[in-house]
Amino acid sequence: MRAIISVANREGLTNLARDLQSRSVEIFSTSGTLKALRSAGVRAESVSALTNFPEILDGRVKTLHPAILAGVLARRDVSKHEEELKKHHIVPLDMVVVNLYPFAATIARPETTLLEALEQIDIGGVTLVRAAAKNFQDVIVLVRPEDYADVLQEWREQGEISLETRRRLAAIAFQQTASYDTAIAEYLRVATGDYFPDELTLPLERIQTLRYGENPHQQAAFYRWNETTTPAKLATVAEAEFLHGKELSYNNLLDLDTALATVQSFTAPTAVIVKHTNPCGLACGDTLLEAYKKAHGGDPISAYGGIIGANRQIDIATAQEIEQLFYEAIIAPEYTPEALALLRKKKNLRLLATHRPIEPLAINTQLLYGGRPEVRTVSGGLLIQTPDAIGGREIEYRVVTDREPTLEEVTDLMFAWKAVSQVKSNAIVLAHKLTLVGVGAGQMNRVTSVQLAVDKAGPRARGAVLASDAYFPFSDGVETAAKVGVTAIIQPGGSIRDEESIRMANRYAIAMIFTGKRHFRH
Ligand code: 93A
Repeated sequence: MRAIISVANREGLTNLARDLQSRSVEIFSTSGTLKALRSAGVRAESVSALTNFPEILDGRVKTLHPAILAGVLARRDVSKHEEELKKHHIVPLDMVVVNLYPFAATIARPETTLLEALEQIDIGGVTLVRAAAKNFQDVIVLVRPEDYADVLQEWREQGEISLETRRRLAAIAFQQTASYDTAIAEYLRVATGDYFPDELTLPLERIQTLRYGENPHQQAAFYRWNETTTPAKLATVAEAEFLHGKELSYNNLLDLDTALATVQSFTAPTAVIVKHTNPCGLACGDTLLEAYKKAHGGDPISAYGGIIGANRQIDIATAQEIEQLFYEAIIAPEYTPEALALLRKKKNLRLLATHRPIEPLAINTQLLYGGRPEVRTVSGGLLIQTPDAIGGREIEYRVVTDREPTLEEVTDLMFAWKAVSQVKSNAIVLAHKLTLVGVGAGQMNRVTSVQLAVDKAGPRARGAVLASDAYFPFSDGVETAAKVGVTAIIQPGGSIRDEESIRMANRYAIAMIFTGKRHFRH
């Protein structure tokens, strides 16, 4: 048996090659891989031994040769193929192990030039992989180090690699080359300002099948953008480590996503409690403990059964507070060992760690998949957009009322603006001292959302600030807030009746600022 090994990612290479060698597999490799193998003491030959041709054009042509491709593509059950190989002194190749040039990782580095990017477009490796995958009935194709061990184990236990496994490996291979090309196409396209392809192949890989969907009679699965297209190491729900608890549900995942996105907008220690994809508690503090206590205090009734997000390591003090109440899940960058030990005692509480800082991101619209595209379905199709995010930096605004907001009000307005962007439209939030005190979410008119937020806040509305995710179409929203003692408002502005809202605000000495940007969330 003969194998070609040509890998950019050398992870697991030596183990694999040693195992193959012990099964008397002859190994042929491209120059870099060959060097790595030989220095690890594995016997291997150069691919030039097959082609009688050197690697040329700085490696652009290494394995692109009929002697190699015919050796991979020849059908073993067709005697004509066998004869043709013999006639041209070509030997059959039974295994192809290739790991492609790291294109996605290369373009993820901002300093990468076009020339450097083009150089990392793998041609020979892709060709080899596709050839082997096409001929999977006779050829084993391996493109991911994580698959090596399973294949070797099967070989050890069964004495061969089953047709079923080869077919599965071929599917993985074609999926990978498709994603690889998608990433290249996207890179070339977005530089011209065109983010969205004419035809969309979503480069996703399944993480798990879920027990059920939003309701028990719905089927569901959880996918992540696959690694070939997602170089950016962001804190995401899909990449988070599941540390403890019952299996994650569809609704848990949706709420975890809101929790993560919400705390990600803030630089200070921040905690959020999410229910049904809306934050019901949110606060910043000097410590995470303080933030959590304030967040919970904002709406202790709704917090029950919620999902917690934190942008700091969960410490023992915070864990002791959380532990007293019923929550579904927590997502945080890390947990101290004591906190983890304590929280693990709650068998129904799911714990996730991102192992990456949860901090404001530059809004990455540079790359669709490398960023975090949002995908929604409509019947017969889907919608895709770059994410809405408010970074940690200052928000631009202009004061439209007679009174300017005080420094303290501005601080709360900025907090409220980030908070409201995470609430379902029509969204209104009231905030005071960096704590959410009232939320009106998902209403069909804005004034009802104001009324809900005000009702939730109760006496805490006095002295609070208000944020509205879109402009007030009428002045009634401002009036409702004014009457309960709201002192400052942040909103996009842009209504033809803005003047009426401004007049209303002035009448109550409210300071109002316009951002010019709305943050609908549906
Ligand atoms: O530049 S290429 O597209 N031309 C080729 O003929 C070729 N054959 C294999 N790149 C090619 N490869 C790739 O080289 C493999 O996909 C692998 O990523 C890499 C391994 O090269 P080396 O062993 O020299 O480090």
